[in-house]
Amino acid sequence: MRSLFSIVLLMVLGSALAYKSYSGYQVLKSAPLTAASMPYINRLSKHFDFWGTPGVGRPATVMVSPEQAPLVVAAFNRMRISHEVLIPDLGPEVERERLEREALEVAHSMKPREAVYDRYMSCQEIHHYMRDLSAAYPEIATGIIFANGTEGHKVKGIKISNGNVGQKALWFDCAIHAREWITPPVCLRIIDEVIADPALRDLADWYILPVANPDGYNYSITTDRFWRKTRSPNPDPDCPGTDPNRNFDFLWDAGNPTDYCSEVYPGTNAFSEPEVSGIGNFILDIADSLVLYVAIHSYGEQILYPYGHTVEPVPNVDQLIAAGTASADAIAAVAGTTYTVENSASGLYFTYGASDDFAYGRGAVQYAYTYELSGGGSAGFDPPASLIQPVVDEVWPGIKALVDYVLAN
Ligand code: 0X9
Ligand code: ZN
Repeated sequence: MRSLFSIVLLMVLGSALAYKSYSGYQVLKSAPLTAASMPYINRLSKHFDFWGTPGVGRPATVMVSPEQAPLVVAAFNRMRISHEVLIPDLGPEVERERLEREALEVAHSMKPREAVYDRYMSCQEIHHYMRDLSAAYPEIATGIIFANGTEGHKVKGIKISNGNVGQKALWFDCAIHAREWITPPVCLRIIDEVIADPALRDLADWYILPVANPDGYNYSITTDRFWRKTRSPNPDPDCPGTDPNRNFDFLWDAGNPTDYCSEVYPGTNAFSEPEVSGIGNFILDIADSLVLYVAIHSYGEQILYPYGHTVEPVPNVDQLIAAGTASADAIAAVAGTTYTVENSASGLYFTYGASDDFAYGRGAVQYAYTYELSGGGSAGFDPPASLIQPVVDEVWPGIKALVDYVLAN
C-alpha cells in the first residue's frame, strides 16, 4: 500500500516537475501605442514575447521572465511608453489552469467520432477523431498527412468533399502557434458542420488542418503552456524551435540569424520546418482551385488580410475588406463581439514569411486571412474551457459568411 502511495506521489511530482514554471513571470501592458513607437516595438518584439499583434492605437502586452522585466521596463521608459503590470505573477494561474485541464480530461471521456467543446482536446484525440470520421464516412472524408514534425507528431488534416469534379477549394488551419489552444475547436466545428451538411460540400471542397504545429501543441500541453514555435533543434540547445508563421517561402527574412531564442525566430531558411514545407507545398499543389485561405490564430479579435510587410494596399483590397466585413458582421450578430478588419501591417507591426501572405503572394489565392480569435483567461492565450463553446458558436457563422461571400464573388 505504502509503495503504491509512493508511486502515485512520484508520478504527481514528476508531472509537476516536468512542467515549466511561470513563477515570477509578469505580463506588462503598455498604453496605446503611437506610430512613433512602432519601430522600437518591432525591434523589441524580436527579443521579448509580445502577445497578440501590437499596433498603433492598441496597447502592447508582453510576457517577461524575472530577468527580462527590468530590461523591458527600462526600454518602455526610454521610449516614454507608459505601462502597467497586468499580471504580477503568472505562476499560480498557469498551475491552476493545468490542474483544471487535467481534472476535466479525467472527468470527460470522449466518445468516438465526437469533438468536445467543453475542454481542450489533445493532439492525439483530435487525430483519432479525424481517423474515425474518415473511417465512418470514407466517401466524403479523407485524412491527409502533410508532414511529420521533427519530434514525430503527424501534421494531419482532412479533406471533406462530395467528389464533384472541378470544384473550388477552401483551406483552414489552426494552432500553427502551439499555445493558441482556442483555435483547434474552431477547425473542429468547421469539420462538424461540413460533415453534417451536404450543401456545404456542394459549395466547395474543404481542407481543414486542426493542429498545424502538433509537436509544439503537444509540448504546450505536456511541458510549457506558452510554447509558440515548432520543436526543431537549434544550435543553442536552450532555445529550440522556429516560428512557423515566419518560415513560409514568401519574402522570408533571416533577421538576425542567431536569434534562436526569439519567439519569432524564422528558421535557417524558408521552409526549414517540415510542418511548414508540408503545408506550403500542399497549398501550392491545390492553388489552382483554392479560392480562400484562412489561418486561425489567437488573440486580438481581428480579421487580418495581406500583406504583413507593407501597408500598401493589395490589388483586391476592396474585396478582401468586403468579405472580411461580412464575416465580422456575422460574428457580431451572435453575441456582439466586435472583430476589426485590418491589413496585417496596418498597426505598423511588420512581418515576413507568414502563411497568409504566402497563400496570397505565392499561391495567388485571392482571399487570404488570419483570424485572431478572442483572448481570455489570466493572460489572453488561456481562455478557460468554458469559453470554447461561445467562441466557436460566434466564429462559425463568421466563417460561413466569409465562404458565402468569397464563392459568390
Ligand atoms: O504574428 C503572427 O504570426 C500572427 N499573430 S500572433 O499573435 N497569433 O502570433 C499574425 C499574423 C498575421 N499575418 C501576417 N502578419 N502576415
Ligand atoms: Zn498565432
